[in-house]
Amino acid sequence: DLGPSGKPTHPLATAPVGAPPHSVDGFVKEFLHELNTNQGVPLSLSSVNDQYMALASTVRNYLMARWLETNRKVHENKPKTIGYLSAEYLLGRQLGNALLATDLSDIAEKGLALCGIDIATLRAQEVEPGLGNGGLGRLAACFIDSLATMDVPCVGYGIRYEYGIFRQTFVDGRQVEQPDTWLSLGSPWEFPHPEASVQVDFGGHTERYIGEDGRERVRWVPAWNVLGVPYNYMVPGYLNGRVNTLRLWSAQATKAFDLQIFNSGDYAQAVRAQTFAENISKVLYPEDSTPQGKELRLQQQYFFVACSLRDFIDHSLEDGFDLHNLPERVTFQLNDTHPVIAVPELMRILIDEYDFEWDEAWDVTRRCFAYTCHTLLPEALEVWPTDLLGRLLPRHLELIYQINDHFLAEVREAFPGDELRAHHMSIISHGQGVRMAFLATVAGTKVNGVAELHSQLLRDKVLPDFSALWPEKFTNVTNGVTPRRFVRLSNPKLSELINDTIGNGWVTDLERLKELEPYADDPEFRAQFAEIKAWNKHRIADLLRARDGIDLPDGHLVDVMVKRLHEYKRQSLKLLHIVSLYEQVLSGKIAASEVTPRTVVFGSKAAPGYAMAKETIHLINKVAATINADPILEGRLKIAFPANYNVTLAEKLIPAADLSEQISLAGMEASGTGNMKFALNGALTIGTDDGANVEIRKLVGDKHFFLFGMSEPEVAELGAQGYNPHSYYDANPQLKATLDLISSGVFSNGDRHLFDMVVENLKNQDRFMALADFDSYVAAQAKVEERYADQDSWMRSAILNMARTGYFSSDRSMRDYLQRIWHTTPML
Ligand code: NBX
Repeated sequence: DLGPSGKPTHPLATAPVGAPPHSVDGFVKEFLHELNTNQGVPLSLSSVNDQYMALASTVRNYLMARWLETNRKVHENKPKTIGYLSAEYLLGRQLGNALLATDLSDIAEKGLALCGIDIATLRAQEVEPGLGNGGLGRLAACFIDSLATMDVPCVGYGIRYEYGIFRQTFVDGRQVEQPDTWLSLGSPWEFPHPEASVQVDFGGHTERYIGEDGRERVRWVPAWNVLGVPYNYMVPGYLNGRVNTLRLWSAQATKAFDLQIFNSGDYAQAVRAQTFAENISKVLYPEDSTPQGKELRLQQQYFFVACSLRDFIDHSLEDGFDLHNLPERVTFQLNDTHPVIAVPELMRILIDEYDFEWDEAWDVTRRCFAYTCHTLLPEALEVWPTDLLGRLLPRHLELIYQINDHFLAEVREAFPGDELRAHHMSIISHGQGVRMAFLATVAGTKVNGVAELHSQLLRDKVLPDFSALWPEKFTNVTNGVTPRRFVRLSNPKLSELINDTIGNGWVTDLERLKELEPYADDPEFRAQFAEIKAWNKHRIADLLRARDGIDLPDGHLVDVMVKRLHEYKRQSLKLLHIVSLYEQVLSGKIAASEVTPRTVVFGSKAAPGYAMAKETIHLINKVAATINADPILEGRLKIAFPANYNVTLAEKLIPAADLSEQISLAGMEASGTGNMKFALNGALTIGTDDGANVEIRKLVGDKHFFLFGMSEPEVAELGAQGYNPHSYYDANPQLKATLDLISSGVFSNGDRHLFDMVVENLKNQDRFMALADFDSYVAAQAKVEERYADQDSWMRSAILNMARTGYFSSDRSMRDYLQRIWHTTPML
């Protein structure tokens, strides 16, 4: 039996696959079946990993019917699809989310208990896929969760790194990186499809020739190629029957490639070639802000983008789509500049492979892409040297030059005689290379920043000439986080309280948390809320004791700063506050009994090549060791720095926080998303007027937010005047005493110079003006202590933070993208 597409079919083949029954007995049967047939062991001989794998595939089977059904409907209705292109997806563990999406948590727990298994042990067995650095990668994971939950067709495209973000360990307080071997026990969540592999070409040269129609054409003659093998992952919507796909590409050597060398008899060289190809998806680059301009990184970028476009276009053609209408079929959302090489790639495909004229191809390409920028730091903007690009992708470099010529003609037409402007706007900067953010801006239908302030600064400071030329191109979509993972799963007790109070609609309609506002004044509700906070603190205390041997004291204010280590985020400012408290007790300015009992928790990885960030980690650990051991503080100040902060730890840590540290220099943090997770879990924020903090403060109200520091315009003005950190050191005795204490050797066994790099930098450079904001920060911390002393008032504020931040659901972000950028509505 052959169907319309010439593929085999059968009446039963399109009937919906029945999901297994939702009952404890049914579940146990399925689980034991998976254990026996997949793992090949009986229950009595099974290891924890066997049991975890069997549980995962049992749950997976419940999702499978929905996945097939989603794909069938997409195939039938051919809806517009979002192709999310991202080099990173920081997914976190999958099991809990799959159990939630299938509503199987209780059944699984009970069923496993009948088998004598504690589900918590199996959950703990899962190694999270850490295929991202930080905020940008986690945002991609939240977005695909929301799209699935909102029933929007989306394929997430990315790279299946064999090694994700490194595992951080501390040796004598210094960060040491270990490879992240997340695949070593196998992943039950991935579905490899080697039969659907795609070939990706690299290198070589281009040739001009005359086509059959008499037109001059270009042929790319590549020098080598690799295979992209797709691995599919389920992206389940929350209780809505939809399962979208995340397709991650893994690099493999092509047969033709090594056969040639095998035939030449050089076996060792052939195996080396294999390794060379497979290197492309071997490891995630751990730099989150300063691109290294490494050839392998460009290979990664082109590799996954070429695979993804080929994949999408082939499927569209199979569905009978005319490529002239591609923009009606798809928007490719560019998650920062990492996938921007997709722009010349689509031009190449349309022109060289499908005979499009330039203007036709450019019209289609322009309408297919939109670009999200995630930074303001100039050094974070990717620029690829033209010689490197030309060597690896000669045809693409030609096309970029051509795009630039057409674009500069447009600029000259809009601003006649303004050569300087054309020079400033050129995609190719002479001496530097190809400015990928400019290419993305020229090609994108829309360009967006990730919070209101960021989008404004993007228009006014990073891309002012572009916003003058195309004001309508620029828009904002404020980031959001998924309430499924970051409230419902991570904070089960709070979720239960919310459910009992306003029902469970909030999980997919987070603004409904507003209905909790009146309960902030209800002493009974406040007491329950406080009890849950205390329970969450015990939960993280238990985890950190087992995981790191860290003891968290009872009854402390839990003050948390978790995020990548970067000077602009100013972990050093947090540290100065801690050392300042210590210094005041040491010098007798205050009594230990006056210090609010507080535990400061840090969680942070430094890019391995970022010396200042690594030294800051070293310093934090040394300060922690000294302060934690000094009886003078009577145990009232503790510093906990668990190694290897990741999504799994975040899920336990964030619900336990009282105070959220969001203290970047104003104008530097594009948005932040941790800030949203903390507020939603009832922490109060101490923060600058930066990124999404601005919007959080507006929504929760000034009384429930500890604002400090210079505003962005004040920062700009101080910078223009010439900032001199030493003048703050000289003028502020407490600041001086604090920095001097670090240089005194008390944290470094008497070594007065161990931390010179950090201290001297603060005193003499301090690019991110920590010293200028020190006073204001310390004053805000004093207000924190004052407020915390009144627990009733604090809990009231905490509840209002939760009730008023429903806006920061990634579901709302996705609605904004749909309206402002993708111009499509949820449909199947
Ligand atoms: O993206 C982050 C921003 O710093 C946050 O303010 C923002 O909330 C978040 C989501 O929009 N950027 C980020 O995480 N960047 C990276 O991880 C990154 C990774 C690789 C790279 C450059 C940046 N080459």
